[in-house]
Amino acid sequence: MVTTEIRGACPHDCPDTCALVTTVADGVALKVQGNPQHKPTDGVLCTKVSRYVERSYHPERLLTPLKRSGPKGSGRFEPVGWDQALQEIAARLQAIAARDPQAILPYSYCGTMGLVQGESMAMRFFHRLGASLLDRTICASAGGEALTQTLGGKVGMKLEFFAQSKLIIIWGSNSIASNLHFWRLAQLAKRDGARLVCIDPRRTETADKCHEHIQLLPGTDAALALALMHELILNDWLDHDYIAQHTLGWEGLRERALRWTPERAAQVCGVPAGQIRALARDYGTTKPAAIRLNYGMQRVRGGGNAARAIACLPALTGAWREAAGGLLLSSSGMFPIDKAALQRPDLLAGRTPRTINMSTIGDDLLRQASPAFGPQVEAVIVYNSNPVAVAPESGKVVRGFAREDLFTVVMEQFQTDTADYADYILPATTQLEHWDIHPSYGHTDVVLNRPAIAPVGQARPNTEVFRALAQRLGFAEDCFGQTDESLCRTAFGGNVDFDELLREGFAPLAIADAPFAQGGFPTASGRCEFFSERLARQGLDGLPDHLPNHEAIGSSANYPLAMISPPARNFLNSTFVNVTSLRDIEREPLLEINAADASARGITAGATVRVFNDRGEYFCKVQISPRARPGVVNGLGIWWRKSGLAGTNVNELTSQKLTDMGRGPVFYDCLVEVEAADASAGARRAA
Ligand SMILES: Nc1nc2c(c(=O)[nH]1)N[C@H]1C(S)=C(S)[C@@H](COP(=O)(O)OP(=O)(O)OC[C@H]3O[C@@H](n4cnc5c(=O)[nH]c(N)nc54)[C@H](O)[C@@H]3O)O[C@H]1N2
Ligand SMILES: Nc1nc2c(c(=O)[nH]1)N[C@H]1C(S)=C(S)[C@@H](COP(=O)(O)OP(=O)(O)OC[C@H]3O[C@@H](n4cnc5c(=O)[nH]c(N)nc54)[C@H](O)[C@@H]3O)O[C@H]1N2
Ligand code: SF4
Ligand SMILES: [Mo]
Repeated sequence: MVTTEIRGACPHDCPDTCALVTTVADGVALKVQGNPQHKPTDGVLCTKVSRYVERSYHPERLLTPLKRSGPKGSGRFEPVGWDQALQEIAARLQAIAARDPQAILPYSYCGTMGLVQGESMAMRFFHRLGASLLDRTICASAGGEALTQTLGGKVGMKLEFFAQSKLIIIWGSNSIASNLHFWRLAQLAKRDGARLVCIDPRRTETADKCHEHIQLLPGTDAALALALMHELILNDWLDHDYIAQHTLGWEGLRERALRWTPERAAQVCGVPAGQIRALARDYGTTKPAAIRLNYGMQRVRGGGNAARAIACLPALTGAWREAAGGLLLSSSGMFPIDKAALQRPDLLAGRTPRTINMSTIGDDLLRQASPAFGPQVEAVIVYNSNPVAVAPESGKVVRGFAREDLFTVVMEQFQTDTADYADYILPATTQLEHWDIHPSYGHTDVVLNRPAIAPVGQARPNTEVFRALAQRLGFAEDCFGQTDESLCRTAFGGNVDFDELLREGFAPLAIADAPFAQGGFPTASGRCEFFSERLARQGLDGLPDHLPNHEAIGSSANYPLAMISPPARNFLNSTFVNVTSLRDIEREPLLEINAADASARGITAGATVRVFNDRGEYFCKVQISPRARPGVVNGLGIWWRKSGLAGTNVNELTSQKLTDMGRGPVFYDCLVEVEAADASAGARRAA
């Protein structure tokens, strides 16, 4: 058998952006492996993506366009040809656009992180149409905005140097599950004597393997960071020269931090003051010290402030001076992407459509026309996302998508919860079947994806669908004829050597080992901005502070428990929930609860429970586990609603409130109560 190996990129929303090698024989993909030549990947993939072949040839892959044949949400469809589907969709969009194109809303996120199958042809199409713009806030906007206001952008340490750190603080991240290739470097550092500290309300598998676990209450990270500063100041573990030359607003921050004794923070965080003092000593006296901040800690009301407070720490101690010191939240801002060439905002031709926040899609689909809101949303085009499962307060999201008068097109690989509500489902190719090009938010290499096999069934790349719709709507601009391979070249223009990408499959960016050793932050002042003039001008606090959760523990008599809902290890958001071998590992939707909280409620191991608040109720199995601290329950996500008991998932309980910065969602700022339920209760409700 003759086999070929095709180089590609993992498309998933994961900081690791692995380089892939797909083995193909007779046009059939046999296996997907990590590219051993690509340093961050090092030849290793996570369990999920090593099953990518199983996912791509899954018997439930959508193979033809489908048109709704039952009531909205029934999930009943009949196959139609591409021509008919595109013709009918184009006609409907044209009719709506003739009244007001802003009544059409694109809804997309990171089903693929690729720049081409993401927002290239799609944005060209929606810009030309004049559709509503989408504020893509659902994951990272609070932390991203915080980093931008403090360091000047999504910039930080280079991944490889974590292996040489002597102290690594893993802050708000379950690295083993969600950032495996960073974890491998942390292990190397550990073997070399580094101390690992994990800061997380959940005792994760990562926390198990660190030397120290600070199991704070959700949404209290800023208080912890300020108390660390307090100790750095009192013990003079500061780099005065670095502070003087490369920071802004030190006097104000100093004054603020001096109000946060470890005792005060201990009260707020629910951890011993001694543990905070010990961490401050470690951080103040160990060099090089690195922080791997991740997005888990910014999904609460004060998430932006917390990320800002943490991002100040390495400038206080001068940790940035060494390559193995500093902080990494996201490296995505280091990629010189030519967004304007890809997305062509010039096609708006002076129009300024309204912007809709994807995190409040539940409310916005249910809103009537008004002068403040603009026209009612009449059509939604969903691609690369599964909002019915992943967006907060899904009771409302479902009611919105269930509107009989809403026209919904879902471009998908599988019949997800969202696809069930479509008028038309259009079958999408997977990463094995299309071209793409990828930046990363965890390393600093561009990775190219070549198609390894022909599209399965009649599946088409997202770009192809938008090209076809553009043609049917009479959009004559040349940019709608550009091929996917050519779009890959456009993405980075002359900033990346495309021949190197074609040859190797990846191309590292040229970035200094210790990018901020001599300051030079990409802020307006060129300094690390403890005080942000820009935030102050928006009427916000210019200095970072602790903001209690919208739903802080103790603020509700009815709902005493805080619920966080981090991802299950073998799913990626709601992707892979339908891959049998992975679902078999996760088994069923679970709520982890501490033994004390369980016994106070008469809940026994393995029981079915009802988790509820004023927004909704969710039935699942309970696991009595030290992974949950007292007062906090962990509802592991993100299951498809239809594979859970009673057809709901954790987002039935989460709220559409927003973060302090970046207009982000607050998935981990959510009070609930839990009670034992009759084992058949969930099933009965579903029936
Ligand atoms: N296996 C797997 N990998 C993934 C994903 C997945 O779904 N599955 N999702 C991908 C995506 S979309 C993203 S954005 C990244 C996210 O990557 P990370 O930000 O690393 O996210 P998680 O691994 O979800 O870790 C979040 C952790 O934050 C903790 N946490 C919750 N609330 C708080 C808090 O208030 N303070 C602190 N300190 N910690 C808190 C949770 O318990 C959880 O362990 O991971 C990506 N990788
Ligand atoms: N409760 C709770 N909710 C959360 C989170 C949480 O931690 N807790 N995490 C949040 C976070 S961090 C994120 S990023 C969001 C994620 O939200 P989404 O970005 O919506 O992620 P997925 O659920 O993985 O859905 C992506 C979908 O895109 C499809 N897809 C993949 N590739 C392609 C393609 O090339 N073309 C097309 N047309 N479709 C494709 C996949 O089949 C999949 O169904 O969820 C958020 N929701
Ligand atoms: S999901 Fe992350 S770890 Fe897994 S293969 Fe993709 S990039 Fe690598
Ligand atoms: Mo995310």
